[in-house]
Amino acid sequence: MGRLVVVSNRTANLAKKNQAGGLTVGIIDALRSQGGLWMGWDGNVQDAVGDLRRSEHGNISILTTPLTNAEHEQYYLGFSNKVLWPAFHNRLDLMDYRTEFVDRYSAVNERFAKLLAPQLENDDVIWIHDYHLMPMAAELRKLGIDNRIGFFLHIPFPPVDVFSAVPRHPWLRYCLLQYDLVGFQTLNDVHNFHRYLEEHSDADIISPELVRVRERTVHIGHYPIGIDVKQFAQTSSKPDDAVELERMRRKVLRRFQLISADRLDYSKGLPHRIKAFRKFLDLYPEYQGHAEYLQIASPSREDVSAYGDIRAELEQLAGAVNGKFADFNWAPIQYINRSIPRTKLAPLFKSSLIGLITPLRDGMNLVAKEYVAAQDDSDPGILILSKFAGAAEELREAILVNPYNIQEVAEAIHKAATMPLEERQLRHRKLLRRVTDHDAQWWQRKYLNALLGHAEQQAQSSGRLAPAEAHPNV
Ligand code: ADQ
Repeated sequence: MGRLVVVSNRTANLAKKNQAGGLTVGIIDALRSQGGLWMGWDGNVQDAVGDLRRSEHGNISILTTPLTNAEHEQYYLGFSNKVLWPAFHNRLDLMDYRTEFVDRYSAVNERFAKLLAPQLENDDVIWIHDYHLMPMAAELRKLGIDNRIGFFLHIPFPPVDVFSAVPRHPWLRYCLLQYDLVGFQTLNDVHNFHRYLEEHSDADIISPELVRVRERTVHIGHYPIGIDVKQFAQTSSKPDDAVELERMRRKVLRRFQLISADRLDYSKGLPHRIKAFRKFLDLYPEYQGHAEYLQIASPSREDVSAYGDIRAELEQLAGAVNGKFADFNWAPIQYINRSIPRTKLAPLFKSSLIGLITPLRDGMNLVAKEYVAAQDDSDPGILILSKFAGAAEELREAILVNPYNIQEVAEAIHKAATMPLEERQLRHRKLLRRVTDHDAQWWQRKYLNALLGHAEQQAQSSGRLAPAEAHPNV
């Protein structure tokens, strides 16, 4: 295999040691093992179109470019985060579509492709990430790039009715079918994509993993993203004085902690979760004074109005629960509205009896896997996980809940709080095995092996440049 070329909305800061997130860990690992490029937006916004900047880190080159104000407004906040993000998380009610958004989305992908093309070598393998960049392969193909190109979607692929409500969905389908491999997080996403192709295209669905459109063969698969288990477990075992003091205080007072950490996003189900905790205190009053819920929610996409709304709702709900139940020496909810370092997050997960991870919809949810990795084998905590998180396909020994059903989540909290040690240990052993087997390195290897293998077949069986289907003029 030649070099690996990765394109994602943002790149990582390679100077930083303790890298967060499965995407970063998996990609850095893959890039280090075979060398290559990583291209993305540098996070800056300016008036004029910026150049491509290059920095070298051993055998990895990082290529970045700023966005213009209009690109940030219409491509990033607009089509990516006011159309695709809500729609793919089943929130068509929050979708705010404007033609200038999709036009700019297309233009930015074209600009990125034009910046990338001169950097490419013939045997480079190109891996494009996530919903911001779905048209990249189509744009690269237009420039005559014949390399293997794979796409991985980090967020869910929605049910057919929902995807077909996204304006310009035939064009998005055309874009996806220009890849050699389209990878999803879960089997459910693969099924949704299939059903969509069956109903809305003349693609020949040869098998669940193989679609033929005209002369092109497109492979489809699910590759659940993982975490760096070893690193997270090690971080959770490093003593943190403040966390340890709190743990001892709770022990003396016969209290336990529930924890959640999320980006403050409407897809994460934070208001439902607070309502469920309130219900738990109502249904099981013996836990008043004993259960403490720590919600860490880092600010996210604050320029999009739906995110301001969720923040206000959350503050109001948390305030109301504390107002109703708090005593002079106990507050049921502690709400932290910022990002906290992993060196703190990991020991906090370890010292919490319950990980309450209940998104309404989530591609995977790495926090669930991090919570499992952080636990002490001899006295592990218990994970309560939404059945609508991608992680639920793998983490079946968690207590799986419907996050919309407040009563069910409240009862799950009670079940977790009263679960015998042996059952916690048994569930944890099975969960840890799966999280360890499917870690970040496994994820990138499995994906890249599939991309390489399938691309060979494609090259042998057809002309690589054959368009997957006619460009829909819609
Ligand atoms: P995200 O929606 O960002 O990612 P997630 O998978 O939960 O969600 O990853 C978030 C990362 O940020 C985790 O490593 C977590 O520890 C960290 N984090 C979250 N809140 C934090 C806080 N308050 N302070 C510090 N760190 C915090 C998208 C998709 C997911 C998919 C990932 C990876 O939406 O479904 O799992 O990509 O594919």
